[in-house]
Amino acid sequence: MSTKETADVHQQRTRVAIIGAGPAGLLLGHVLAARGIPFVVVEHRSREHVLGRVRAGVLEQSSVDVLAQLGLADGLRADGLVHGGILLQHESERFHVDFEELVGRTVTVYGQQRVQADLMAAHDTLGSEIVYGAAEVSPGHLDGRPVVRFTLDGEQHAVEADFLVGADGFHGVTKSLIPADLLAPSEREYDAAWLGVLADVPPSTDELIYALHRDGFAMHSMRSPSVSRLYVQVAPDERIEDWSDDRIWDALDTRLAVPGWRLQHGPITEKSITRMRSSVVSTMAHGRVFLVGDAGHIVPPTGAKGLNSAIADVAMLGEALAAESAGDDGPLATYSDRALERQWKVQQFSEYMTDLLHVPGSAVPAEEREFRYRSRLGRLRYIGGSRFAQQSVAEQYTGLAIR
Ligand code: RFL
Ligand code: PHB
Repeated sequence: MSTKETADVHQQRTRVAIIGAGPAGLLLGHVLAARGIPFVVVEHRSREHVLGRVRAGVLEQSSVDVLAQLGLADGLRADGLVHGGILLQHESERFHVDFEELVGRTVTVYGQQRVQADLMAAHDTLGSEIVYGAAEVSPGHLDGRPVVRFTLDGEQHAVEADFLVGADGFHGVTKSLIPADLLAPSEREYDAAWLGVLADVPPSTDELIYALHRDGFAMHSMRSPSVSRLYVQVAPDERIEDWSDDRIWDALDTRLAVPGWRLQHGPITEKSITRMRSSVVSTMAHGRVFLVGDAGHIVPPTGAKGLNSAIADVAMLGEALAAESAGDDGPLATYSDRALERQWKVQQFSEYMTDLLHVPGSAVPAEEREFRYRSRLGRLRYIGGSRFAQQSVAEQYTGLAIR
């Protein structure tokens, strides 16, 4: 509830202010709500915009467990597609990495849009305070405590809090409160991008296919029994206008081809190009300010880790904030180190999968391109023939423990 303490500014106090109502911000709200800890979420986009974003598709088993513990898994239990493995492919040969058999774990294919919708619906039921469409969102400090200022419908607001959590994605504003020499991100830019489409056609595969082809990476994922999600590697400066639907299907047919298998085509309902970058800050905490999810780190999508890392951070920070409220500030003091230790393991896996499955761009000399392509073929053939290598992929793909 807001009170008008000064002439122009609606002021409000809460325990935890959260900037960003993506999956990280809304999930943290649920962790706090479950512990009776008051919070306010401030989001600069509209509710419809946030709901409309098509992004990740795979939930690790540990992410499913986090959602289930909070009673947020009804939708994914009903409509999520449980996958016991993935298919890796090179030069028309496809092999199965059987997660269930190798590590006794599975993943669940359930679109981020559905996760987002489920989190929003559950907040509606709780009556949580989530402000959509806030303008000029500006985090700062007032008398040593965090404050989030914003305008809504032309009126100025200020939310004062004991803790501020930046769940505002890679381009968020919360990071600005951490001095640059402490934030100090490490980064890698990739010489490749993904053109992704949604198509109204039943998936041509029971499990996700990741393929290395001389023309570049291709992938077959899905959203439901009637909707396929497909990707092809393109150059980072490629324009979506230059990719007609026919050109996209041609590229997918070529790169995913194996004898005796056919890719079903259907109407493309959405297409976009996403550049690939890795970035990790050096600290996820500064005083009473904490970062979760993409605000602290991003990965290329090849390992399906972006959303899952956000969920892991939130599980760790939520527990730590709850412990602090109960008088134990130990877990909060170690949150950044624990989150970053896990995140660097995730980073190297995402980089490994990306390097494994993509071909170098045209700036690389022809002999080196050929070397790198053949070396990746060698790596894929090694994985195909080694239980040890497959076990490692399975362990990492299905998700590391959250501690
Ligand atoms: P999000 O989802 O970016 O949410 C951040 C929220 O903060 C809001 N925000 C602000 N609000 C107030 N004031 C400001 N100044 C604000 N600045 C930003 C934003 O509007 C947004 O609502 O981060 P979060 O919650 O940490 O969740 C992370 C995941 O969304 C992300 O890791 C994945 O979606 C990454 N990702 C993918 N991951 C995969 O595993 N597989 C994929 O196929 C995949 N595709 C993608 C992706 C990320 C993309 N982005 C961010 C460009 C495709 C795209 C296009
Ligand atoms: C997706 O379904 O969008 C998806 C799945 C696996 C990935 C990346 C994206 O590695």
